Amino acid sequence: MYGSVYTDPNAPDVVETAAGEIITSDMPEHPDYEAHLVAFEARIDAGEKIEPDDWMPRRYRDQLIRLIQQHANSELIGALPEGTWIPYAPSLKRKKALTAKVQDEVGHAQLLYRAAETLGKPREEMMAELNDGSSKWSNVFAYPAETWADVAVIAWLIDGAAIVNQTIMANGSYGPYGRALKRICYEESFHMKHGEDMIITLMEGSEAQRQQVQEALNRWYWPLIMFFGPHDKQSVHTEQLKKWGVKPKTNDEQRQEFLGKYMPRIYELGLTVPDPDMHYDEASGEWRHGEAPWDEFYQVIRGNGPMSAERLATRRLAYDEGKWVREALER
Ligand code: FAQ
Repeated sequence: MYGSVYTDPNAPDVVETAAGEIITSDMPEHPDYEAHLVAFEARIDAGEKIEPDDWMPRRYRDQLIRLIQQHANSELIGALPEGTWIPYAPSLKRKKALTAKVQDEVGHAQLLYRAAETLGKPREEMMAELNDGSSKWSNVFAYPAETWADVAVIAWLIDGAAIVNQTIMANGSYGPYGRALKRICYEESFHMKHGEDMIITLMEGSEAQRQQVQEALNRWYWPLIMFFGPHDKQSVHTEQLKKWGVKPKTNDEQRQEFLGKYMPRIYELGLTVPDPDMHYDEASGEWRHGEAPWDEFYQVIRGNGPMSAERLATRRLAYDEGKWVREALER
């Protein structure tokens, strides 16, 4: 049996052994703790899934909460750049598709907050941390969607990048997160197709429309490169997450997979990227990109992106306006 008092950050994980003995994760010298850890890591190495009631090291639990909470926040905030464009969609068909997509993203947030809750952190706490700006969300959503072409690029390439990342993470070791991601990936595939369809329509249109797509891609290219996180050498968590099977591939491996999939398609459509160093390396069979503006990335993820404050303000407004619904449901 597992118990964790998450609301107290200093509370240790508590395990009751079959013999009824209580041990805690802040007693690493305890012989049973070591035995638990060895058995846990052996399960991971054997490809088994860890479920909420299983014993897990405190750091595994904390890492997963951090990662899933950030992911859930990203889906919720990620609905805003496209959501802003719903009233301005160029046709009823596009408006219906965009509304459904935005609704899906909010649904993904629900699934992910639920997965994080299985680890013992209450949703209200996660909402409070999102609203007060103390928990992170993806860098890409801190930029404005300036034109309809930005909406198309987001659905095509940000969803495309999210599919690459989430298909990999879906094979991770924590059962509830992996299962949520499998469901999410089905929907993201529709989103990506809807984005690609919008891009193709615009590229088959007038010169001004093609130019609008190119300008949108220029705006999103570097944020997209940085979407996969810092290079492996700078990544803080990758080593531990990989060891515990949470992150089956590193940030750089995921970024390369994305470039391998999308760079040929970008060029095929007659588009370019604002990166003079981008080239295909015959020897490795990989696309090589230039150095991204990492200083900007760290500014953005600390809450200083061009749209960070506005996104949070919109989020808080929605939260406040939904208060009466939450209260009514609790009665
Ligand atoms: N943005 O040590 P690492 C979507 C932070 S969903 C902001 O490499 P890790 C769907 C990182 O948290 C998009 N912060 O970290 C959609 C850490 O800070 P911390 C979200 C970032 O965890 C589409 C620090 O930098 N997807 O798009 C970012 O090993 C269209 C050091 O980094 C997920 O969350 C970033 N891009 O790897 C919705 C997927 N990258 O926490 C609407 C799950 C890094 O120590 C429209 N998460 N940081 O303060 C992951 O795969 C990983 O957590 C990474 C980061 C790859 C994001």
